[in-house]
Amino acid sequence: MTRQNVHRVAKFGGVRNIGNPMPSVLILNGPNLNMLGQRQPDIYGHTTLSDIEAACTARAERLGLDLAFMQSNHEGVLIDAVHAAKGAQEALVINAGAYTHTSIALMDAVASVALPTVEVHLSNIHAREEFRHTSYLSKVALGQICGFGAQGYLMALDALAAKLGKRE
Ligand code: CA2
Repeated sequence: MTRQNVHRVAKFGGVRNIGNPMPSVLILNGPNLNMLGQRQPDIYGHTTLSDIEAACTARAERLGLDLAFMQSNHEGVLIDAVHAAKGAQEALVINAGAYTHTSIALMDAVASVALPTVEVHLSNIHAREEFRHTSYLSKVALGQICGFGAQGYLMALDALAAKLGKRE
């Protein structure tokens, strides 16, 4: 066992993780999030999605998590990614963009894989237009983090690392 593995086994609870020492988390980003930092900085700030990916990669490494990060503007692609996470990932972080408020299909996909899921939004969706107050994903997520900008993604990784570390 390498030094690194010893560290991770200690963190994630013993023999179970020896073969697969790094729990893997998929961060999924929905429509228009590829535009971050390029338009509407008054609402979404100047941080780009690449900046967020870099920050998440660094945090995941510190937490001993393996990270996959993706963005799509297409509902079906996001649903396929959720399905593919079953067996490949232990947890999900999802900023579904506007699909948060509309997509029963994405909610059903998340429910079907039964992976611990944290919903993230850069903005405080509850302080914005009424149509953003509804989240289908919240019905199947462990919880929602919104209003903290890019920091919310890091908070989600912290929460999942704690959750995965406590699993039987
Ligand atoms: O606050 C969030 O993270 C949102 O998920 C962002 C979505 C919005 O539809 C949700 O209600 C809340 C929008 C995605 C980003 O949209 C941009 C559009 C133009 C420029 C930059 C970002």
